Amino acid sequence: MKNYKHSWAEPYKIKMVELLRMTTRAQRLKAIKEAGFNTFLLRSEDVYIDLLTDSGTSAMSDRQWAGMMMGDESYAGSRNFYHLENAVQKNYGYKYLIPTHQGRGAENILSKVLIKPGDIVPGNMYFTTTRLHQELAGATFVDVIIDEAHDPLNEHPFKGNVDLNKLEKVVQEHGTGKIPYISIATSVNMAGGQPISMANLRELRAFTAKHGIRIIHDMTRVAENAHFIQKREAGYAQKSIREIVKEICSYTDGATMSAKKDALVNIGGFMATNEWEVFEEARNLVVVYEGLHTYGGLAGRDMEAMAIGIEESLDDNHIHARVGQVEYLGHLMESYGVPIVRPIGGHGIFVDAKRFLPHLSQDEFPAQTLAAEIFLDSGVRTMERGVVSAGRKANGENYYPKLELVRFTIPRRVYTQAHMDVIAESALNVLKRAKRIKGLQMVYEPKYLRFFQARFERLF
Ligand code: P61
Repeated sequence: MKNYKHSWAEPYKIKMVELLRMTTRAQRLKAIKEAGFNTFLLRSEDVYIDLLTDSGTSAMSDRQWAGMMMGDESYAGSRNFYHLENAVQKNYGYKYLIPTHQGRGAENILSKVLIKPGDIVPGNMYFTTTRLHQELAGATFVDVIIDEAHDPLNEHPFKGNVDLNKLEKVVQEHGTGKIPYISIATSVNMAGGQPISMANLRELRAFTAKHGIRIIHDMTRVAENAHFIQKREAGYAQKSIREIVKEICSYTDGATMSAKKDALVNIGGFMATNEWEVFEEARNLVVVYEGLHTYGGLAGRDMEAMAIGIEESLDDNHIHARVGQVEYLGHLMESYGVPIVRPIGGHGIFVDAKRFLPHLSQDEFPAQTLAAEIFLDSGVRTMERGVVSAGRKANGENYYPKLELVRFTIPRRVYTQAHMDVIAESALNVLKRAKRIKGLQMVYEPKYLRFFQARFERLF
């Protein structure tokens, strides 16, 4: 077999370990039944390798832990807030910072500040919490990502790009007065961690400047996006991740961030803006929903860990090893014939459940089924990203997304290459008996973000 190990060995060594519990198939069957065949409802003690998410699951460095000891837990004006503010201004270039407990806290405040009922928010593919906050504030989200993003086999190097013709149409149809901002994610999560190019961002900036529309940047995985720009876009091979990240941010007017991903912390997030009026209103709202504007629902120690994590996340060696590990797993799965989304993205491998279980209709929840089967096989926990995650429209109809995926998300600095081998082998084991796998039916459906708490039963 081809040797996929490139020169990306981890730029750290392991100082402390957390023991894992190994289970039998009988124990896993009991656990997944109790969880209603929903991997979100499993107890983590029943999980062997946890690839549910890369959110809040990173291993912090010794420096971050040392920073935790330097927490200034004053109610107001904590010194850690000023460290964080400095890290955001210096590395991302945004002027004003509002800390929040995590990404969706920032999305809530931003949506409340910028959206009026009846507004339209175009964006490069939806994200669950982002779209929900836009909708709760009265807006309708319109997807303007390029068509290639909806095709798991298309090899476009920047599947996160915006189709400017689609965007132009939205502007023509609704008028700029109804579009408070364009919602642009770097490393588009639901498309498979796919990057947006710098050229596309520049075009977008020119377009929005002409029409007087803001760009709001979901920068949750901006460093991973910068890695792909460095590797794939002409003119960036010699630029550092830090420089590329700063340039990306410079084309946007504000941002929301879940620091639980790229920024290597277990909890935290923020909203940032270059506009004083937006900042003023957000600073006022944050005290209603999160906490005082110098802590936003976080402890001082959390802000310190975030400030240090931001710095570490922009190190070239870190990001190359991080994406290198994801690519290692992806190449291994491909060599086993497991159908995955191409090109391989930044934060995980997205297995195409439609091709893996072609005999199941989308109403039988192929991705939900496959996630349950992977867990049963090996105790590896993954996440559905298909029809269950997409939820329902305001009129109650199901969204039927083209992508029906299972996300094998890789936490940062947590698992080893040997874990990757075991994960790929489990996908292969399940693939071997794919034809015999039956689908699921949903027996409980919560109103909001149903995928978190929905319950299923096996179809026989
Ligand atoms: C994840 F199943 N992501 O990927 P918060 N923007 C982006 C995110 O990826 C993101 C948030 C905003 C998660 C956690 C999660 O449907 C789900 O800090 C691009 O989680 O509030 C979060 O940031 C929100 C998992 C969220 C989900 C929603 O695993």
